[in-house]
Amino acid sequence: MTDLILALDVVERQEALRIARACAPHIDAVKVGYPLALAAGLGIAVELADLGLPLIADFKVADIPNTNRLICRQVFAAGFDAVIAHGFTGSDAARACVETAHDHGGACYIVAEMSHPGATEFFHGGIAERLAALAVECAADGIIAPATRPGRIARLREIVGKRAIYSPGVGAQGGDARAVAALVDGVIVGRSIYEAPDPGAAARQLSHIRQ
Ligand code: OMP
Repeated sequence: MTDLILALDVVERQEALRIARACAPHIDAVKVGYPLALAAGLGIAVELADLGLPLIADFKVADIPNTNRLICRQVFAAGFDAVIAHGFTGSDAARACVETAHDHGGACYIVAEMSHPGATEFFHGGIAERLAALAVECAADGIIAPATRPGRIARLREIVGKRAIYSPGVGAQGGDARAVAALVDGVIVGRSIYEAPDPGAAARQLSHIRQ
């Protein structure tokens, strides 16, 4: 079973709540990133909590260990269930995120390779593999890997084993949900759902990946 994770990257609070409610029966988690958190505040987590779905804070945390710890404490105090962090800051910094998440009963996912075209400039050449290994070493709950490059997901799976792989890049970025779903634990979808005329129907159409 593959999760369908809604990337709720809209910047108007009421619109975000309306879309999330419409999609809720067809999705497994909601991911909130900087666009919505900066527009609506971290309190959006409390408002989304009614949906009864896990809430992932996509802040791609990337600072020194102490600052990472302070950021992650705020994330979990606000009511989020998981956080996404970068690993290129090193194992001490990534571990600070993982440990803070686990202290709060939450989860932490480390970005191994990003989905956009420019990601190949730095993540290829062995870096993504090292980041995936770092995620395992730091006891992270999983990694983020690109739906735009299914071959790379397969390679990173060899490194992370049964740890979760959540994969963005389907639809608007060109990735094919069906091709990727079999390789990952969760597919992250934003614009294909929230920009659709009927976001609930768009989420329902994609929910075939959950079977
Ligand atoms: P759409 O391209 O609109 O489907 O949105 C994809 C979502 O996944 C956005 O919230 C991105 O910030 C996020 N994302 C990527 O697109 N690529 C990555 O490599 C990593 C992420 C992420 O960490 O979620």
